[in-house]
Amino acid sequence: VGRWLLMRCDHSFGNCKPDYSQLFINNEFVDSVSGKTFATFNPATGKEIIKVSEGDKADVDLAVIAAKKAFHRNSEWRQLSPLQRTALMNKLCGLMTRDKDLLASLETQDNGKPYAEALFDVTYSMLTLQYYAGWTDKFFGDTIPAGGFTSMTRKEPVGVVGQIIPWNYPLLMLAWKWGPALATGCTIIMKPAEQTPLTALHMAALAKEAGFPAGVINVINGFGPTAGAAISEHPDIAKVAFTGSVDIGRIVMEAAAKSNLKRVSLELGGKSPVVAFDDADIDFAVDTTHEALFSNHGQSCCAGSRTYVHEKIYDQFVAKAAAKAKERKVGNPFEANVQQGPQIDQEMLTKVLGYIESGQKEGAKLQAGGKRIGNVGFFVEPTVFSDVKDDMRIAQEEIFGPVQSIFKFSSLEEMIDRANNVQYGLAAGVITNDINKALKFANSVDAGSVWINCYDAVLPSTPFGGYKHSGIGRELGKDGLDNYLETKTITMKLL
Ligand code: TXE
Repeated sequence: VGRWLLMRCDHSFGNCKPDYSQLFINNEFVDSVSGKTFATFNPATGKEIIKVSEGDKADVDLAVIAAKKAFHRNSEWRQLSPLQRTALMNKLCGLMTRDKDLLASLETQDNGKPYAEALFDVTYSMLTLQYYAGWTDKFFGDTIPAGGFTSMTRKEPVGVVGQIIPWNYPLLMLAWKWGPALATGCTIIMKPAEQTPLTALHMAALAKEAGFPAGVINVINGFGPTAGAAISEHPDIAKVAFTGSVDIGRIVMEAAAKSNLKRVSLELGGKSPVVAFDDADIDFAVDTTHEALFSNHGQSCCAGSRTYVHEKIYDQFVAKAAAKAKERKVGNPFEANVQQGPQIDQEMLTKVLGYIESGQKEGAKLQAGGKRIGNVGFFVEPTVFSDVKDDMRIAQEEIFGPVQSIFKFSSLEEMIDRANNVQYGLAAGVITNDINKALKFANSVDAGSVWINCYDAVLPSTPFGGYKHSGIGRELGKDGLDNYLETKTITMKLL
């Protein structure tokens, strides 16, 4: 796989060797203050791609100084009109289109997702930035009836924002966070995940080329307990947006509370139910629930990781779901038709295999997969369990891998209670031709997004985020702007 990948990358996908590996502060690529570096790896081969600079507190401090300067009320950035911000964001989108093959190649190399999916992520990221480019002059305040006073509200950018993102959708998570921050006029310190820094660095270079003033966008590669913590603890960062695990979400929120009460938005994990009723077309239900779980190798916060199937169609459904998983093509993510590449790293591989083992020990029936593939890279067989019970670990905890768990249910009411019986509440899906069942489920399930007869239909315009332990706040859509805005009330007394 490895040799083939490199050949293909060099010959068919142009320059895969990253152009940028330093930190990006104040519109310059610079080494870290400590001079330290760390390697980023290709998960398909386990081989090092390049060493990138390792930022920590000292570098975050420098980035914050630049971002504060860029946010000063008289700065070039603050003096731009909303439509000038729109133009800059659209220019960035144009450069992404120009470099889309390179961005997708970097993403596939660094993250392991199939090249076609990486290309899709580039397009979707660009559409997200374009969508937010249209918002720069549309976040209105109100005028408020207030007796003898005239009162109005202004929506103002919150200031310097920290953004900490994970490795599963490196470019997309960047776009979800840059979009509303730039549209509202904030300035950014971003820390990409240590596993996947490459597309963020390329985007930083494109932002400079597009003409964003120095200090508006800063990218600090580094690790969570050092660079990440420096962001969430920083007294001059006004807001932190985090996507990642529940455990780290708690740490970020605690650090925000203990430092300067910075605003916090969290997009955390999930254990999302997808329900197939007996009136649905069974093949459509099998296909939809399969994609809901297996897309992006199961490494998706909203992965449909609990498949609930009505008892009348259960046995037939399980047989078809297992057959479909066995057909899923796993391999070199640069190869056409490959649907699943490697898991992100050794740690995630071990974690996923551990969950497969626990499912078997706790009595779930292994219907497909269950093993690591080869010993180069971090590939796992698409795995299906049937007869999963609600109290098993694979039913409660986020596996974040290609492991589908199928449960049996008999009534709508019973299934809703079971669907809600986990700590998470990110997403849910229902497949049925009965509008009453679909809407009863949608209205009753604890989930920030519910998809009826589809899954993962996340659009730049539709708010996304979680109930319960899945997070706080919403990204995307109009709601996504709220994370980056303060409301100021101005009241006048007419004399
Ligand atoms: O996440 P982490 P990991 C879930 C998924 C996965 C598990 C662990 O279940 O198996 O989390 O993945 C930064 N202060 N999700 O370890 O550690 C870190 O550097 C500040 C769901 O990769 O939460 C990275 O940039 N930041 C999820 C980011 O947090 C810290 C996506 C996420 O890493 C930090 C990824 C600290 N102390 C994993 N420690 C989703 N919601 O989509 C780490 N970080």
